[in-house]
Amino acid sequence: MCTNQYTDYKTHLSRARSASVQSSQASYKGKMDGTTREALFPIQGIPLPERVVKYWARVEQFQASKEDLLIATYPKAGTTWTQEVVDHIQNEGDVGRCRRAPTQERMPFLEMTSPDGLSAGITKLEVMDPPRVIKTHLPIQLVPRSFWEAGCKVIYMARNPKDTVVSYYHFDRMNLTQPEPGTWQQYLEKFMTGQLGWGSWYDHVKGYWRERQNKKILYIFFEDMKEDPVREVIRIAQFLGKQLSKSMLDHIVQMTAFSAMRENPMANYSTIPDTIFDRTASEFMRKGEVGDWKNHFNAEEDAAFEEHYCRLMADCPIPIRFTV
Ligand code: PPS
Repeated sequence: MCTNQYTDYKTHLSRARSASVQSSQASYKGKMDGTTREALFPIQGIPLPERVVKYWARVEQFQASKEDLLIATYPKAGTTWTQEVVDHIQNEGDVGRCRRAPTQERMPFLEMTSPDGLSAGITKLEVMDPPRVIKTHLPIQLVPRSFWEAGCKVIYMARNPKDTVVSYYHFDRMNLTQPEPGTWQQYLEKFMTGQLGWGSWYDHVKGYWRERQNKKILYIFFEDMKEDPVREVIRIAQFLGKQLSKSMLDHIVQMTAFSAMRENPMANYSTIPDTIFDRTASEFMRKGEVGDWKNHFNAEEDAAFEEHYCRLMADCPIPIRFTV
């Protein structure tokens, strides 16, 4: 962590702690392990969870190897889906091997730590031999430099922002370490103004899009995966230098379909305790659809969102689809 960013963080932290004596009681869920919703703190202007910021120096200094693969996404873009597809391709569809451990152990989340701070993504990565598959939600400018110096391949998955914000809203309702989501209207406003964890969706998708030809970035879309998973799994396999037989391809598509992953305890985050994921609020594997946003946006919100979207994306026309 740069010194001034760390000072930034420490000042924020002490202010937040003293100011939140009363409010902490309100946001504290009263769980036995003391799990509480955390505030966000900026690193280079990007709001990140307190736990991420605490370990930032280690994230920045992380040493990637040439053979490592980075799976980068804005939250709720289909990260887990992409991870599962990659793991199946690399393990030639061997179901036993792909169920060797939960997603977060097989393909650690670079910048994330457990609420007690003991189990950081980087701690897991340090004891894994390359080639490692690494998850990140970091915008491109915060990705540790070693990934680019080593020339690592990156798979970036983007999802249309309306479904992303809906998915993120339900996730923040259930993930008791995330800031309180507030009402849907408040949440949508925070999304549009880049105040949620990992910052602006608009800047995130544009950052990787603009660099995709300068770096080894395969840029894929959630909507394309839904529309034609066979075509997209072939693209991912080719990017990884793997050839799949027709039967292997069909098997991988089947094992990584929403219905299969939802039932797979090694891919559905059911190993995360209820004290962290409050499953009475929502599920991690919630719907897995394109267009669920239509059940959340009213006409007024949709019009305002469209106007804002067109304005912010005018300088970078990424072919994002809101329906398939
Ligand atoms: S996270 O927490 O940011 O890593 O979440 P992420 O994995 O990026 O996104 C979770 C959403 O992806 C959906 N999902 C899938 N959709 C279709 N097919 C498959 N196989 C699949 N796997 C995960 C998951 O249901 C979340 O979306 P919503 O809309 O909330 O259902």
